[in-house]
Amino acid sequence: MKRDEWKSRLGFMLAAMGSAVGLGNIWRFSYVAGENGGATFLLIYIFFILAFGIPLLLTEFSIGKAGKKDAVGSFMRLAPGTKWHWTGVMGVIGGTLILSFYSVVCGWSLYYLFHYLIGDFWTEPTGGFGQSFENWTSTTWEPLFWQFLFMIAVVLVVIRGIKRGIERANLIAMPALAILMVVLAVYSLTLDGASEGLAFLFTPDWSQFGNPQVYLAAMGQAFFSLSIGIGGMLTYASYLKSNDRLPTATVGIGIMDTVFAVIAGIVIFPAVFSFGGDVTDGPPLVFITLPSIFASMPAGGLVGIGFFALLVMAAYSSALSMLEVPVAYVHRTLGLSRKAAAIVCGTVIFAIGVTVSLGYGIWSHVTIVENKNILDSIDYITGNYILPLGTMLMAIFVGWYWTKDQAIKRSEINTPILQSSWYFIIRYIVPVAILVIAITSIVDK
Ligand code: TYR
Repeated sequence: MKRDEWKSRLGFMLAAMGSAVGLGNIWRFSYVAGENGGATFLLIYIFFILAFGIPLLLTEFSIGKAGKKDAVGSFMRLAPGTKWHWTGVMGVIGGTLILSFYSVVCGWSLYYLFHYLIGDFWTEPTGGFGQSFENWTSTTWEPLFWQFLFMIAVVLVVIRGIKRGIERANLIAMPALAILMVVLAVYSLTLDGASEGLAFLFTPDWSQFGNPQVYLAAMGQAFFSLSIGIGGMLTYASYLKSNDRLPTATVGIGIMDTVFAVIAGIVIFPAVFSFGGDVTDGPPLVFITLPSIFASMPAGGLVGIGFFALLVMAAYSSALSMLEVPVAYVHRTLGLSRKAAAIVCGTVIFAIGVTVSLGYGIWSHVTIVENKNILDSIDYITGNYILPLGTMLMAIFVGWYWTKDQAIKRSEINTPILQSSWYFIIRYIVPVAILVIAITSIVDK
């Protein structure tokens, strides 16, 4: 049977942007930036995107486009008889784990959107949003219901495949997302505390530049946000036609993703400063701090609808790409139809997600890494270890396993100076830098 493919390069670009722009840009970016000093973090983050992220995105795309299979199969085809396919296996496991906690947060977002739509959250509930968030997430069944609903929506589109499912969904979601985001940012800029919020986001605290944890956090966030390291982008690129070129698409996707993160910061931080929130609130920032802010601002209910619609849409297009990683693999190897593969993978992910969700309720005493609950532990392990390790292995694969000619040809870069800079970054800088950052941050602990 002929393998599915993107109808157009634009469709691929929008889907890859949809994958990149997600909860990572809004929910994760805002709390990681908030906890790591705002502007200092932003600068280091942008540095990682430009210097490593975009070259690595091209690396991952080129493996997928040359391999023309899922994350594991592409490595098997390109490096038969070696152990390289374990990079893909790690990606399949990483994608499964990330989606298991991602879908929990998606469920929360959907619940919030629903309660904004029916007007429940337009005013602060008794006891405040913090209390109501805690009460609600600690119940057993309701969060699971919303998470389940979300996963069904994701599975249904992935079943339809690339051209008819994922590409179509993104064709609508991405432009809508961009418009909504800009509207909210413009609104946020009119708030009283806008200048304070912007200062937090854009005026760095130089003393923080020596802190290795900020680098680790910024690198993890850059990889997470660009969706690299677990083969999601590899899998998407494997559905490209051979005449669809990579480099400009890659740069476009990297820049759009960063612009979205910065705009999300412009939406969130002015609002937090205007209404006396705390930027170091951590993961609940967008679920507790922002709703309190919306409740105290004029037309805040409508802003809340806009914001949570945005969050759900962004999360949705990313979740599609995460599910595609194991689905493509299982579909090829277990001889299951695409439909069966999507249902099997969706069920496994939901099942792991159940434990994540219960980590806010009856299993809140369970900690895996340090004193982190289940969600924070999986996020920590995948974001700080699996993604950097996955990207590093892909860089080594392209930089050392492939010949220079193969690497450059498959990167499709035409300009000689860009060819050699990209190759140098992938071959030397990335592996060394990732190792140094990982080791320093472990020693620093
Ligand atoms: N980039 C997505 C976000 O920012 C998360 C993601 C990570 C999506 C890896 C897909 C993927 O393969 O939310």
